[in-house]
Amino acid sequence: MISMSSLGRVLIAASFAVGAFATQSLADTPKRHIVVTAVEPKGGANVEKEPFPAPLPEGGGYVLKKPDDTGRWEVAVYVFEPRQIFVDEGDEVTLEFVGINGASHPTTIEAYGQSFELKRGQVHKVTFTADKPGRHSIVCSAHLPTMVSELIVAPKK
Ligand SMILES: [Cu+2]
Repeated sequence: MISMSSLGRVLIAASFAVGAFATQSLADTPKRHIVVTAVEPKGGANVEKEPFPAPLPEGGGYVLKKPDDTGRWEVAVYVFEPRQIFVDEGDEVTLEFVGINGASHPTTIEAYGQSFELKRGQVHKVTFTADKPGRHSIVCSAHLPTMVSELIVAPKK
């Protein structure tokens, strides 16, 4: 038989335990902070060494500059770096976009209702809970088809 006073002590101990657990689980929510840069890897050569190539596929993401007065031509693509971002379901995710190359990137993360213009020299942060397992696209509509990264949310086990 449990006396009222000992039952009270058990209830108080139990409520402390629940409180401690709740506090701990909140603090344990993984926070992910990932920097995503808008960049333009570039290469080039002189026509004397490498002939000017055939046209690239359609889209603002590809840049092919014809030979200049010296015979040098250049090729570039606009991309987000990294191309794939891995998080776990339930993570609190902050993506910190930084505009480095290109004046403007109209960017959309449709799965998380995010749409913004990333400009060169600026930072744009988006924060959300990764509650949708699967593969989601991060798209710059000005530089398709190359400026698309994948946000991969691994489901909870
Ligand atoms: Cu872009």
